[in-house]
Amino acid sequence: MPKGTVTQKIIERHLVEGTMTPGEPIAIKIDQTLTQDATGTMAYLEFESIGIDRVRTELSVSYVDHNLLQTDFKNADDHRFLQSIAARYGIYFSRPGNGICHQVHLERFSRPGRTLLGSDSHTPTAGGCGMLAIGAGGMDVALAMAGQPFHLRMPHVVGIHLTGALPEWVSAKDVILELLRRLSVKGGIGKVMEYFGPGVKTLSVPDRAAIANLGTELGATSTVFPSDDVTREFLRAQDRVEVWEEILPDPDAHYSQVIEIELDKMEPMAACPSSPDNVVPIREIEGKKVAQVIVGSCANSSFRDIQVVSKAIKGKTVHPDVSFEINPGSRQVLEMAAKEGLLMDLIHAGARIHQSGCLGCIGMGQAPPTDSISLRTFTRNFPGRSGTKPDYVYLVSPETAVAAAITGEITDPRRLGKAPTLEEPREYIVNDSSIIAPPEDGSTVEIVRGPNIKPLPKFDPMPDDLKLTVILKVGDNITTDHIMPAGSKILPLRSNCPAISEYCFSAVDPEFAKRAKEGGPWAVVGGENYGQGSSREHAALAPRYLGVRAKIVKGFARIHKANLINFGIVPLTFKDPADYERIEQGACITIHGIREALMNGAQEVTATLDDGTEIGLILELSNRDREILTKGGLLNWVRDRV
Ligand code: MIC
Ligand code: SF4
Repeated sequence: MPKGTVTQKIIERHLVEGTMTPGEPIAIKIDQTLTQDATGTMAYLEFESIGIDRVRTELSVSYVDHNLLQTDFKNADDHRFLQSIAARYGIYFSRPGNGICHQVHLERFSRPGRTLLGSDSHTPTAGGCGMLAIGAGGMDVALAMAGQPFHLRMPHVVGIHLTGALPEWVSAKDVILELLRRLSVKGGIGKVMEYFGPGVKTLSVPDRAAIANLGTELGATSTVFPSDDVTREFLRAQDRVEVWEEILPDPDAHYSQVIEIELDKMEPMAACPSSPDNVVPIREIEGKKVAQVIVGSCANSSFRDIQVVSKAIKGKTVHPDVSFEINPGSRQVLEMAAKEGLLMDLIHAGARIHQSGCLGCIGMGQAPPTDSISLRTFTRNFPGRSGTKPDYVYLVSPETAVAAAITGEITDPRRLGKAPTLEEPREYIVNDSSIIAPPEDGSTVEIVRGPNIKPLPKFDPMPDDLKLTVILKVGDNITTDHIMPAGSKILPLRSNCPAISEYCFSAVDPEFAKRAKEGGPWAVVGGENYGQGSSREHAALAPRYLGVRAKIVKGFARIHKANLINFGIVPLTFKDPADYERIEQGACITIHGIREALMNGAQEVTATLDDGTEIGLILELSNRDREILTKGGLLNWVRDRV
């Protein structure tokens, strides 16, 4: 077994089941968990139904950053629910306005060598600080809070060898965009991307975090950086040097594949509409008129990012045709920007300053105008995610963002002249007053529930046979934004399964929920990388609630596949991908003996079509997955064991 990468060292310390052979099922101990409000309400309802008295992790934190718009009682009620349930069960609570979960976690809680499981797909951001941080569905995080290990497949460790240093006006975002260009949104499936080589020390922890963050868009299980002197300096500046430990790869560490990146050769890049891997150099798209520029999201809203845009625009004004918006990543970033005068220069130039949070990244406001280009430093530009349909969103670095804010068109930032000198703070302002620690004993805390919080539905076990109708057939790279859209109208329904299910697949088929309620049980057929993107388990919960019992696709994204299993939907892949053409929407298929096949460990089942012909389907599942599916989902499985 090859050892000696940082990833393998951390996994080895945490391994509780399985062997470290890439592709094999393993289970690891989880030290820390995080949730955000949009996935957290459901995760805490699930945790509560497990029935233990206090979290069993080293640290669990509940953040409120997604649902900040309060257009009625729903989100405000959820914030109160989250605060009270955190106090009840021993969880730290980061208040609305304190910042994006990944940014705040990096600043205040990240810890080299530890494991973190978060109910948000960008949890790997903390890999910038030498952690193994993984995104998962809310139910998996609930189990981790209950002290259960996390089950995954041992990843292949890909080494990204960095040499040189980044040129002026080029930053971490351009590096990860270049990797997305080379590898695509499915290039990281089943892998951890680990950075090494002499170029690593030229990147600050916030730079590393930006790269680790977007590793999610590669479909990677996680991204890991070593913990070195740069990490120590960052933790010292955060007044947390005591949690530092050095974790470096061994000189003979073995990577399953090595990818070379010469930082000197990097240039400003953009992911064009409407996929994070549709990447080209900025010079190829210069001159396009821009209506909106936003600096923010968990990818690029650190103090470093605000510093570069503020210094670049100082003394200039925002172009009259551009709405230039700043969403600082955290309260700490905002306080630092205020103290250093950076905020003043931004305000003076005409920028619109918002509170710290996800905001437009998840369609909570900031929708761009019709038929216009929006340049964003965000993570995702999936179609319609901005709230405007159709939309033309380009993902760029803060440098490229500010260049367009000044000129009103897509501009290579290297045209702006001398790049500003950036300083990493020797000391960040540390003010944890918006992170509320739980009481020693929370047993008497009353949990406050608003009327929008509905009990979890109960699901029946797997029947002997599945007789299904194909309710929907979709193509490749379907995202969880297609399956269960977000945005200001739908996000407040995350703790209300019947209500949110009405929007299931509404982005591809507005009649889906209506049709689903008229019959069933159903199957959905899809292509490659099905379910990429967000960790939202509602993309499994809602279909299951509407009677979907199987998904048959060419390939699954990791988190979505795990969520399907957790909610009792069988994930099947075509043995021969060409058979995708043989199943049409409306077809009836029968899988005889599915329950038996799950229990016996069968690797393959046969689906019989209406015309009597057969199709071979693969069941790639661990023994635990099979038990969970047989019981009808993870909650049934856990309840039976407790
Ligand atoms: C996202 O960026 O898509 C989200 C919103 O942060 C999701 C989580 C969610 O849907 O609540 C994610 O990335 O997991
Ligand atoms: Fe929030 Fe956007 Fe990051 Fe998701 S990707 S956590 S919505 S900032």
